[in-house]
Amino acid sequence: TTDAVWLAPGEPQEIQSDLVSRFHEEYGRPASGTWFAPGRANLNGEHIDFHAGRCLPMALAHGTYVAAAPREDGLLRLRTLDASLDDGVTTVFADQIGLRAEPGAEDALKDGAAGHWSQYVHGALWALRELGTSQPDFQVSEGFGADILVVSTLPIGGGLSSSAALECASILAFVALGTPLGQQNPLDDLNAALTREHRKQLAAACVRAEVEVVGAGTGGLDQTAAMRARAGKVLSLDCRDFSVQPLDIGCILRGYRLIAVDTGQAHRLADGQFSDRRADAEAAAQLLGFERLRDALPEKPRKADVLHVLEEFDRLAEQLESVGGRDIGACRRRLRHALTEMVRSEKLHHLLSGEAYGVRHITSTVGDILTAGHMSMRDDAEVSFTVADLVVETALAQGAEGARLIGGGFGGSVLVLIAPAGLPRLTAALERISRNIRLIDVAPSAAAHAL
Ligand code: GAF
Repeated sequence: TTDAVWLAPGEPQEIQSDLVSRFHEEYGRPASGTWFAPGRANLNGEHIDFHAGRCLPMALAHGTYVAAAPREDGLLRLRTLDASLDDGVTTVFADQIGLRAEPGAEDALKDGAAGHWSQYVHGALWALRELGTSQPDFQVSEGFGADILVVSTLPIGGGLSSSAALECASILAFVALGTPLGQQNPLDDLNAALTREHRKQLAAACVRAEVEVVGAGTGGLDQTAAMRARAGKVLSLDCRDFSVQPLDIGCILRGYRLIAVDTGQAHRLADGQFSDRRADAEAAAQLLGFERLRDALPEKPRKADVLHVLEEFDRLAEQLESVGGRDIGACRRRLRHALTEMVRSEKLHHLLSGEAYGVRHITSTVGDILTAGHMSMRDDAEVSFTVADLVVETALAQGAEGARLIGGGFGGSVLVLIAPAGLPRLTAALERISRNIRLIDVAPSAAAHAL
């Protein structure tokens, strides 16, 4: 039946109680608590967080749950209940992050690109410890370690930020169990004790975990969404300074739904393709003389500004075949994606913050922006793939207002804006494309928290 294609977020209390009883079986002692962090969808702003562009993410109701209890011997013991990743308990010396404790097991971690899922967790502890050296609230106690059990309701590698959800849920567990802030605010008191500034610092720490321990060149979009999202809102995230503005999404969703279509084709951020695209765009920025590509455009950028920067690029590139060892044509395409994506983000920001007057059909305007974003991901960023293109085409043919690939690409999910009446036909058509496709209702949800 078509119901089978929907991936439900599950009932948090049920998931928690199952997780804590499995924790007890696994470690022979009770969990001290459970922490949750959501995945995200993004209306616009892909591959521009690391160029200081604007992103418009929402947290999902789907996410990652971490049950944990502290240890005093500096060991981290970790296991996941996700069948595709589970390989039993992994043990790590918390003060030697990056190394596995069992002799002979180092191979599993020796290549950062083929990193084990547990890197996201011990990376988070390493980054928290680093943060704690300058922020007393987050100072991790001497000899701190933990037993940890993880379960997720997100598709792993589905472009919905399963990695950041794991980092963010883990770091909250570590804050709760191993820092002064956690000791002063037991269990869900922590939710109220965490200030906006705390959340900003923790999101930044999770970025460090992913960049410096896992080795994936993430730009902060995912961790910010997981740590700082607001229920019912889209977060307008300005990556120049990581300031956020929660914007109402009711005007788009009145009479419409946002659906994330997980193509069933998984991706890995650390596999080289993602950083390859990023390096092309950075080479373009270097040629133009900008440290951050966002600075190549004015505060309220328009199409004409993009054309102007591209002309300047062409002038500088005239006699060149490559820049910084990278193909000049590819650099120009990445540049065009980044710049047009920035213009789309600013346009959406103004639409959603009610600053754009005279737009009659906001939903179809947003839909057009989504679809234009997909074309740019496909033709300029070149991070799309066959099934994603097919899902977008199919959604549009079935009357969707717009559709686009979200996340890093090379696998993952497509975001579709559609009236509910069109859903039965859409799900039937998607089932004909692939049996691995799953649908996720995007219900803008709250940020990471203790349960
Ligand atoms: C991945 C990265 F982790 C983000 O930082 C962002 O660059 C995204 O791809 C693309 O927008 O999710």
